[in-house]
Amino acid sequence: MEGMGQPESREQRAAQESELPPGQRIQRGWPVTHYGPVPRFKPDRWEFRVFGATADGDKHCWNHEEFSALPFTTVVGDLHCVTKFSMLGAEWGGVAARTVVDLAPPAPSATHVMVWAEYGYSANLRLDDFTGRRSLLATHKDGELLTAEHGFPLRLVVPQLYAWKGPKWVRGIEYMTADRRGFWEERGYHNLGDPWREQRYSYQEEPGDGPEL
Ligand SMILES: Nc1nc2c(c(=O)[nH]1)N[C@H]1C(S)=C(S)[C@@H](COP(=O)(O)O)O[C@H]1N2
Ligand SMILES: [Mo]
Repeated sequence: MEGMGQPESREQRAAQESELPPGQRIQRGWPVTHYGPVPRFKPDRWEFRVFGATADGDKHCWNHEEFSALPFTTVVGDLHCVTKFSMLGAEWGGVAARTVVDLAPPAPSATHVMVWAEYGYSANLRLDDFTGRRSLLATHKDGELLTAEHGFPLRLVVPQLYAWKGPKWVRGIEYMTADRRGFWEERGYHNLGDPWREQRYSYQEEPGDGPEL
């Protein structure tokens, strides 16, 4: 509309509309943060596996072509890094985690998932967090294919948790009948990782928040 002053950037709008979790600050642009090297995508070797405590006891696999044919959806969600920067208001595109869970369901006894990525990176999530409305196995951000350093061909986005709970280069999920710690959860980060409760480090855990260290 005319006469409304300067248009605002997406970051400015997002900063006004959503609240920042405690201790976070807004990051302009999109930094790259991860441990280890960026894996090279090999389309004919790539598969997405669902295993562990599945309902039928079998493994389920999709190759890249099959996975790319799953229903595409978008979710607007923030990314909160535990090192205190947040990127607000990104539009992620990809396959709802719920879709994969519906196609390859867990056994009734499953309570958690381990999300596995290239080079053995992993993150544990409660099944409810993984199947939540905003959990996305993302291929795109703001309409563009992810770049290699941001997780191409597939990364998990779970906006309600700290971003280490969203592996880049994700290759599968393991259904678990008891909680187990993932890569950072074993190395000093909080087992649950709720940014709104500032659950950053494992020393903040209360009884019941996670398995023994
Ligand atoms: N495979 C893998 N995924 C990962 C990480 C990692 O080290 N390895 N780091 C996590 C952390 S701590 C953050 S903050 C985000 C950063 O995503 P970005 O580099 O796209 O900003 O990726 C998450 N996913
Ligand atoms: Mo992070």
